[in-house]
Amino acid sequence: MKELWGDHRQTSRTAAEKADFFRQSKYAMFIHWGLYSQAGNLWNGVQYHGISEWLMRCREIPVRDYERLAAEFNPTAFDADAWVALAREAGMRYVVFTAKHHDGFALFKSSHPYNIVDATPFGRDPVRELSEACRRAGLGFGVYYSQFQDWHEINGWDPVDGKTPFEAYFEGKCLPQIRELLTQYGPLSMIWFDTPGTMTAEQSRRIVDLMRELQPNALTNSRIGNGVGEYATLGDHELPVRRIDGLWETIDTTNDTWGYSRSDSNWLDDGEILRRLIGVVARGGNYMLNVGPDSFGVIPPVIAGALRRAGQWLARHGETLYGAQPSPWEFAQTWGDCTRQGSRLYFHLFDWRPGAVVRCYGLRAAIRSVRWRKASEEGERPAFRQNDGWLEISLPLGCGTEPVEVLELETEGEAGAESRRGVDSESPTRLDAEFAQLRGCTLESFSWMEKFGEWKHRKAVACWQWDGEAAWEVAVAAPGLYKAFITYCDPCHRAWELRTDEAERIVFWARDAESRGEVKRFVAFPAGVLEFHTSGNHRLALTPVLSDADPGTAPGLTVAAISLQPYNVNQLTTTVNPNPPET
Ligand code: JFZ
Repeated sequence: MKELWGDHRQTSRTAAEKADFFRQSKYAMFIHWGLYSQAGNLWNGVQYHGISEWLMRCREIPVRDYERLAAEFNPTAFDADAWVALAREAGMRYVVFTAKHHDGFALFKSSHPYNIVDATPFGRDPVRELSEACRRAGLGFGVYYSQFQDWHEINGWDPVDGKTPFEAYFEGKCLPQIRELLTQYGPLSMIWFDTPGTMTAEQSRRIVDLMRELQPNALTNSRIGNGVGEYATLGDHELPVRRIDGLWETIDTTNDTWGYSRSDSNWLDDGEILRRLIGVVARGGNYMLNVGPDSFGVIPPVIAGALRRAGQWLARHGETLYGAQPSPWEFAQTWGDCTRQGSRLYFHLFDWRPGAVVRCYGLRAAIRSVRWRKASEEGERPAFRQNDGWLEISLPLGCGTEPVEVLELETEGEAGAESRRGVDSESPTRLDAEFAQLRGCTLESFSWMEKFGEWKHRKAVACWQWDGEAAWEVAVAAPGLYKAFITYCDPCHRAWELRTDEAERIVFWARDAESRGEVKRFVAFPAGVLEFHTSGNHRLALTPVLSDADPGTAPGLTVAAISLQPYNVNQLTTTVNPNPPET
C-alpha cells in the first residue's frame, strides 16, 4: 500500500487568503460514504475487518460482482442538512466528502455512467445536496477525489476492459470528472486528493492548473502528489509530537475505519476527540475527523453524540483554538497542551486534580494574569509564580466539570519558550525521541498497520553503534528520586545504561518487546530509580553497555521515549498526573 502514497507530503506556496481560511478553520468533518458503506465490510456472508472502503481490493472482488452493490444502494435516510447540522454542532468549519474513492464509483451525477444518479435506485446527487447544505449552514465544502487509484477502470482486480493505461484513464475519466466537480457544484473550499502513486509531475500540475483556472480559491492538499499541493496531509491518524511549520493537517478516524463497517465500534469519546484536536492545533495544524455513514445514510448515533458533546465544549472554549497560533513550546506538557492567541496563552488541562499545581518550564514571557475560564462567571484567578524559569499555577480546590479545563494567561508581549524540557517534580514527564541529541544512532520514522488500513506512526531512535548515545537536556524542578521508564521495542536482550551529568546511572536489561514484522509493539518498561542531586539544568544520556559477550553484533533497541516519574511522591497528593508511562 505504501507504494501508492507517492510524494504525498511536499507542498508549494499558496495565496494568503486561501491560507487564512485554512488557518482559521482548524477543525473539519471528513465523510467517507459510497458503495462500500452498503457492504459494511460484509461480503458473501463473511464479515471482514480493516478499513471497509478497501473491501473490493482486499477481497479481490471482480468489478461485475462489486457493481451489484450499486443496484442495491438506496440510502433512504440520507439527509444532507442533518449531516451538516452535526458538523456545525460539532464545531467543525468545513466538510470534505468522498466524491469518488478508489472503487471508481462517483457520488455525483457524472458523464461517466458509474455514478449514484444513473446506477442506483437512489438516483440523487449527494455532492450537490451536501454542497448546498454547507452553503446554507455557512460551512466550507470540499470533495475527496482519488485521482490515481480506480479499481473499476485501471487498478481493478478484474478490470472491465483489461489494463487501461493510466494516461487514457487520466484523460478519459479523471480530468473530466475533476472538471465536473469544479464547474457544477459551486465554490469548493478544496479538492482533497489521495494516493498519487506513480503520477508524473506533469499530470499533478495539469490538475492544479485546471483548479487554478476554474476555482482559484479552492485549496489542494499534498496528496495531489509531486509537491504541488498547498497544504500537507500527514499520514492517516498521525498525531505529531513536535511542532510543524506551514499549512498542514492530521486526518483521523472516529473508530478504526474510514468507510462504515458493521464490525467496528471502537469509537473515540468526546474527551479523546478534544485532546487530539487540541494537540494538533497546539503543534500548528488542522484536525480533520472522519465519519462513515451507514448504508441508510445515517451517521452512527454513538459517535454523533460524542461529536456533539465535544462541540458543546467548543461552543464555550472554541476561541482558544480557531485561528490560534501553536504553543510556544515545540511539545506537549505533562498536564495537557497550550495554544496562543497573540499575547494570550491557553493551558488546556487534560487531567488535573483540585488544588493541583500546574507546572511548566522555559516560558520566555512575564505573566500578567491567570484566569480559569468558566463559562458561567468571570472565572477564578489561581495564584501563580515564576521562578528559575518555572511557572507554577496553583489550581483552586473547586472541582471543574469540563472534559478539558482551560487556564487563560495574559503575557507581557508574545510568549516564546525554551527548547529545554522541564522535568516536573510531581507528575510524570515524557522525553520523546524526537528531542534527543543523537550520536552513533539515528531517528527513524516507523509506520505500520495494526489491521489493514489502521495506520500507526512513531519516530524512534534506532541503528545504534556501540559508542552511540541519545541525550536529553532537561531542567529538573526539584532534586530527588525519579523512576525512569523506557518506551522501546526490538531489544537485543542486553544491558543499557541511563546516566546523568552528576554521574548517577542505572543499568537495565532490555527485555522482550518483540515486534512482528513492520508492526512495532512499543512498551514502557521500568528501568530503575535515578537521583538528581540538584534542581536546574541536567543531561540524561542513554547508551548501550559494551560487554565482551557481544564483540560483533550491533546493539539493537528502538527507543521512542523516556519517562521520569517522581518517586516516593504520594500520588494521592494534589498532583496533575496526565501522562502515566505508556503501557
Ligand atoms: C488513503 C485511502 O487509501 C484510504 O482508504 C482513506 O481514504 C485514507 C484517508 O486515505 O489511505 C492512505 C493514504 C496515504 C497514507 C496512509 C493511508 N499515508 O501517506 O500515510
